[in-house]
Amino acid sequence: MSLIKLINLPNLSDDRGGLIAIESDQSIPFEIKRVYYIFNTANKPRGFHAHKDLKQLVICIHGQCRFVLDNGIKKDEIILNSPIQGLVIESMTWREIHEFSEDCILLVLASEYYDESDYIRDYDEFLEFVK
Ligand code: T46
Repeated sequence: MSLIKLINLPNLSDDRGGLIAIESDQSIPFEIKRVYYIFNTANKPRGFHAHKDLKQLVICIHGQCRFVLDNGIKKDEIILNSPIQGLVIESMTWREIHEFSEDCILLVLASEYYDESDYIRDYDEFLEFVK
């Protein structure tokens, strides 16, 4: 089974333009505790870590980038380039983000507050965790 889980977001767009409304625990499978966004990307890869508990929904609201997800057994990847789809990243998933377009804006909805102790930033350590 692919590690790429995409959610079609509630699309309220009309002839005036686009509108997506996301409700905690309703349109996405967790309560939202934190929101952050990544912009002005320098085409330098990001990520290279996993989270022990954190779940996230990532929406590329402008531009595009390539996500690689890895559960220690297999890797899948996807180009994110649509503001009407969200990529669900489950806990214990190694992620890398590559090939940001200059205009890329990534909006991330997170299930937990920021906690550095939730990160696994070493790939070998990650493999030990998922073994
Ligand atoms: C993910 C991708 C898409 C905070 O203080 N608070 C926060 O909420 C975040 C996300 C980061 N930080 C600090 C921690 C680091 O010192 O900002 C610095 C850069 O964060 P990080 O290395 O986590 O950045 P990315 O872009 O490599 O990864 C982040 C998320 O951590 C990650 O879960 O999926 O964005």
